[in-house]
Amino acid sequence: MVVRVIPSTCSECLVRCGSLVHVEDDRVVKITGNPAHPASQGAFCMKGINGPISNRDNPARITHPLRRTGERGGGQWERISWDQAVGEIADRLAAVKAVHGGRAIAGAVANHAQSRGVAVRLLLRSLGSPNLMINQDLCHGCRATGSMLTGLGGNGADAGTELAVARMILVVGKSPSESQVVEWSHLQHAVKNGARLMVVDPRRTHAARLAHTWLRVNPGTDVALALAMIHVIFSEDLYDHAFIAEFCIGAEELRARAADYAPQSVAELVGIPAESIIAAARAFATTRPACLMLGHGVDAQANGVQTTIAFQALLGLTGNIDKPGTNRLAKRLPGYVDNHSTHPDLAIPRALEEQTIGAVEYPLWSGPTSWAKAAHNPSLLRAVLTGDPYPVRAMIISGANITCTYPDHDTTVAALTSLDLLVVASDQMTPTAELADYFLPKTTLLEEEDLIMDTGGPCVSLTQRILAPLGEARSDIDIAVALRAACAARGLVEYDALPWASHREFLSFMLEKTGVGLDDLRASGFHTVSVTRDSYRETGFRTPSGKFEFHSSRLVGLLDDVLPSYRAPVYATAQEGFDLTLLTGIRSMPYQNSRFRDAAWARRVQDAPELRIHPATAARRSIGADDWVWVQTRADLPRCLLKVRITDEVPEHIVATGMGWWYPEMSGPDRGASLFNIGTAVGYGPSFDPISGSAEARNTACRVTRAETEDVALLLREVRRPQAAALNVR
Ligand SMILES: Nc1nc2c(c(=O)[nH]1)N[C@H]1C(S)=C(S)[C@@H](COP(=O)(O)OP(=O)(O)OC[C@H]3O[C@@H](n4cnc5c(=O)[nH]c(N)nc54)[C@H](O)[C@@H]3O)O[C@H]1N2
Ligand SMILES: Nc1nc2c(c(=O)[nH]1)N[C@H]1C(S)=C(S)[C@@H](COP(=O)(O)OP(=O)(O)OC[C@H]3O[C@@H](n4cnc5c(=O)[nH]c(N)nc54)[C@H](O)[C@@H]3O)O[C@H]1N2
Ligand code: SF4
Ligand SMILES: [Mo]
Repeated sequence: MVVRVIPSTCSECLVRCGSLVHVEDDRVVKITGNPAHPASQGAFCMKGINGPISNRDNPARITHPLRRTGERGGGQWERISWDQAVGEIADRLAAVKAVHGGRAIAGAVANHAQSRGVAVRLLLRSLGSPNLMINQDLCHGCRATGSMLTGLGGNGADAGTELAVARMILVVGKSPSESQVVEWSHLQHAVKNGARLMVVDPRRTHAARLAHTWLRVNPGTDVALALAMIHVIFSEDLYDHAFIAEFCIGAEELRARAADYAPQSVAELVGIPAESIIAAARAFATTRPACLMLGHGVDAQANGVQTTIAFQALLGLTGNIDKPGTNRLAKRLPGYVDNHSTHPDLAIPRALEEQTIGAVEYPLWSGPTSWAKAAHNPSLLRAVLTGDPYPVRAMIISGANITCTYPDHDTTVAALTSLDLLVVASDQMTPTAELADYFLPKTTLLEEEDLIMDTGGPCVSLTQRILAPLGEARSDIDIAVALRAACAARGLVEYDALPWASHREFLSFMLEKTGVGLDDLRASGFHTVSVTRDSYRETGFRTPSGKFEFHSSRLVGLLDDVLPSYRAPVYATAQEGFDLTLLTGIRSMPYQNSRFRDAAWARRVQDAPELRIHPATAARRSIGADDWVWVQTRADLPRCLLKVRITDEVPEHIVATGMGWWYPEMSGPDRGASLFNIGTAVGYGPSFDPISGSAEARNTACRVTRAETEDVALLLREVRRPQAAALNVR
């Protein structure tokens, strides 16, 4: 028995903890956290322990290419070879391109900056299409766009290991005990070491319980809270005059705007007494160093970008930027390629980028001047269905399960069903893959080699390939390379945006100019990047003015009102019969979005999609614990079924649920998603953030009614607890 411990990086979620993979002979026997990893420092979770093993060994895993034989969604497939699959796909892409042009081929991915997402983006570019749907409009998009506008940069929301030495930590719309084990571990240590913690959340999260101050904000009103805190900081002269004079622009405009947001005047709107707002502002401005953790709670909101700008303004006003214990500017390994979408060698002409669906309406999200360079998802899905602004007829989806994770399930299904060609790459048959013409089998984590720039450490972190892929599974880059070759043979390749012959070459390209090689990373699993302080003194902020911008110069000319202000979300307008506010997307430890729904270890922890509801609200509707309820958010959208969990962590007027539910063991192409997934009941706009185009999909008005037990039993008749997979992976 030969025992080896291989340092790697878990990538089952975006936290990306350093891991230690324990291998006996050729079997993985356990996976643990790596205490030496500079960002995660040993933090780890049940997904990292179990997920890679159960994914690799999943009895439902598909490891060969498949071609649909019957009706779309009819579940009839035949096995074909890779050569057949890529050849036929290329033929059908050629047919679409000949009639409608390259831009009629679209893609959808999740981790757009990771190799899984990059692969599809660069394949599309090669074929002459700028139309990639990414998740970030629902995920990190408002925060990232806001950070780009202030100058804090793509990771401005993150404090990384600085949390350990912060004295004041402001957490807004983030529940790290459920979503981010590394930050949760740093946060607990910081508080133990005397840091003050302030949490802004409508829900009493674990972080709120740990906090010295919990501000129970009304959903969607955060920007008014931030502006009221700014008001106090200006009126009590608590700001950092020297930092603002030298490194910021727009302070006077912000002061004038905040004058309209006196704590007394917003208290009722935000649901927090004026004295508490004043005390919070004073505490934040006078306790140093301070940092901000801005979470997904402010994303997919009608005003998410301005909310980000307003909270980040608190950092600018107090000079809490890029010093120990504050939010730092992203530190990178010089020469490292971590954003292929802006790499000059992999670009497409500006005129083509300008045709991205959404570029006219949301130029800071789509098109040449955006950071995301992504299509506006709801507009793209509409284009599939209507041909407006132009036809989109083929789609390649990888690493995303969009019928389960995009809002408005029925529209997504209708759009995918109407395509001339749908190719889905996945490790198992998801409800999205069920609608495909071709299923391409993907590698799982233990079979993949990958690189990640972890700004939390900061470090470059390596995921090692521990096992040979099962069957004929391939990595995303290898799949894209094969498709590109087949397309090139048919004269479809217009741009040289995917210039590698293999996954390994792709990784070497990322490191090529760093002086660090893949072999150097293997021994420890990471390469630490040095932290320079106050780097804006040398480099300026990455804004047009080179300063931290309270008043964004990039918004001038795009919006009539550039400064943050409160815009009422749609759900704040009373709609008859919809008397509660629903928070969606509450994370659940064993799941990653729609993943692991058939893993025995995960289903043991949570076996049904939940609705968290206050005891008094439940009692008024004669709803008991473990009852099932119908949840509806709009008269024109279907209802969905959720299982009640009674808890006073939510106030009486708010209910909260997760996202991404499906039952893999159920029959039918949607595998229960059209009944049990909240995306069925929530719309994908209209009402979009005017800057990022993010749909107001996160929080909504709703009504909740008890479902008949017999009806639910019938609907659940196929549900059963999955069998545990064997522990050892070969
Ligand atoms: N276990 C697990 N971890 C995950 C994931 C997972 O699926 N499972 N998913 C990963 C992904 S993709 C993401 S994006 C992150 C998200 O993780 P987080 O950034 O932590 O975000 P959420 O958990 O979605 O929501 C955080 C909090 O926002 C609050 N909230 C809702 N509306 C508002 C509001 O209007 N204002 C304020 N201030 N708060 C509000 C909610 O009550 C919730 O407590 O988690 C990642 N980590
Ligand atoms: N209403 C509402 N909707 C939401 C949210 C919300 O809060 N509320 N949250 C949004 C957020 S933050 C996000 S990020 C999106 C998530 O949306 P998605 O990215 O679509 O969700 P996932 O379930 O993480 O990814 C799904 C698929 O990716 C593939 N995949 C992912 N990782 C791996 C891997 O390691 N190996 C292999 N082989 N395949 C992999 C698998 O096919 C898997 O089924 O959903 C969003 N949707
Ligand atoms: S939090 Fe869990 S799933 Fe995410 S990277 Fe860390 S160990 Fe993996
Ligand atoms: Mo996300």
